[in-house]
Amino acid sequence: MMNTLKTSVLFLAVMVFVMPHAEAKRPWMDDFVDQYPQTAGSQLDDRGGNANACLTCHVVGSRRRNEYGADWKDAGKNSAAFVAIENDDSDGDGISNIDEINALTFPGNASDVPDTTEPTITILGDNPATVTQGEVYTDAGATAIDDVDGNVTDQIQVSGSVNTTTPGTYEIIYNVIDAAGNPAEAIRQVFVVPPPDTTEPTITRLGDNPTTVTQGET
Ligand SMILES: [Ca+2]
Ligand SMILES: [Ca+2]
Ligand SMILES: [Ca+2]
Repeated sequence: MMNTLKTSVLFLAVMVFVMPHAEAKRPWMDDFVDQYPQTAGSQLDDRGGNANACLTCHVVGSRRRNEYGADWKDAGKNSAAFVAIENDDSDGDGISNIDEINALTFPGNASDVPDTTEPTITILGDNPATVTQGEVYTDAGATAIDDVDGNVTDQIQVSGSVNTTTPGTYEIIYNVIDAAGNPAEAIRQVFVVPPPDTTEPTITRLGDNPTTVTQGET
């Protein structure tokens, strides 16, 4: 009987304490996304079913706050606190909190850093390439690999042209941008050269042919 009473009192106490508190408390992630709308739907906005215990402020697999969550708490644990710690580098990865938020990387996880490396473009075939005047030039293309996005070859934009009617030096330009906005460019030179000279010189004999010379004369 006493145990039942104790349990009931405890349950009531918990309900009185927790329920109004939970209903009144606004999820901090809502404040975060209101402050930084660019993070909506990103990994920074992945709440994993818990509006507050997200990875932006908490250690993976734990309810413990990460460095960013701890800094935010120390700064006042409200919307203004997000702004107050924008120029800090909470996780010590060399990138400020606001730069990480704009790049959609975790400001409280040093192993998650913004992609600042442009893709690597590899020009296929000869560079410079040579084509004979009057022939058709077919470009061998290029491939592009990014450190984060992987193969971005299908996103290469090709510009430039080769006028094979006129000898000269032309350029084919390859441009690609990774998802983080880092641009890369590579250029192939194409030489248009005149056709090779395959006709031998013409020799014209002067005078009689055959020529007759009398013995003893010059
Ligand atoms: Ca950082
Ligand atoms: Ca980071
Ligand atoms: Ca990259």
